[in-house]
Amino acid sequence: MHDIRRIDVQEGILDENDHIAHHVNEHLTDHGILVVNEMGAPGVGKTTTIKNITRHLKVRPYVIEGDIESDLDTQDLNAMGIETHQINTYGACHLDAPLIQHQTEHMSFDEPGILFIENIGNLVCPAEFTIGEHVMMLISTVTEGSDKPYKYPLAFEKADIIILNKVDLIPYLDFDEEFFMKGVRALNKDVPVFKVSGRTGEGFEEVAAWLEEKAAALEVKEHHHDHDHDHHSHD
Ligand SMILES: Nc1nc2c(ncn2[C@@H]2O[C@H](COP(=O)(O)OP(=O)(O)O)[C@@H](O)[C@H]2O)c(=O)[nH]1
Ligand SMILES: [Mg+2]
Repeated sequence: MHDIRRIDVQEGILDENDHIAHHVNEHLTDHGILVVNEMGAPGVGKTTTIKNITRHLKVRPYVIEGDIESDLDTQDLNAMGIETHQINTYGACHLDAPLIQHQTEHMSFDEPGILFIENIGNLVCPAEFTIGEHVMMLISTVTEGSDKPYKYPLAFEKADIIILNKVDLIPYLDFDEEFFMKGVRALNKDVPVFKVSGRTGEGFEEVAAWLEEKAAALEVKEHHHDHDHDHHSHD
């Protein structure tokens, strides 16, 4: 009895969250904004990754920083000239769609571009809550060990793109890339995996290009809407 009631409540929350996430996604798509939900354990390089990608972006970046407390990353990114907004959850282990809806309603999105949402650092709760993203980006690192796909399957299963960061440290570690990739492929057959280093900057140009392609596809969809008759045959 007790168990059954607990599950019902959880499902109710998820339904409501998904419903709002859908609205957030529509609203931002209308503005030509590609939404990237960035997920990963504390210290894997989520903020470093945003900084490195934006260096190569031709479209405008926007950032929402999710942290339990503090706005250190937000100060840092704003100082670099990137429009960044802070959400503090004061204890909650993930961002949810209502929080993102509230924040994005207060942003003007003057130009199309890419909105990076740095989720709370952990591999469990953020994987369970969609927040209106087009792209779920998982940051993993060689310093975490090669067994993470086996231990946190949901995050790896849901990822649309996986960034394997800190490859500059490979010579000092016993990271087993073959074992890591075997675990990834068992969960997510086609997900692109980019090897990068926030220290040397290598690999991020390719990630930026991948995202820009996704952002351009959004614009095509919008265009589609306006000139439906022109493009029907391409569907
Ligand atoms: N050696 C090395 N250090 C990195 C790399 N990327 C990030 N770091 C460092 O890892 C720490 C955490 O990075 P940060 O971006 O703040 O991680 P976040 O908590 O996921 O946002 C910082 O001290 C970074 O300088 C990398 O590719 N190589
Ligand atoms: Mg950070």
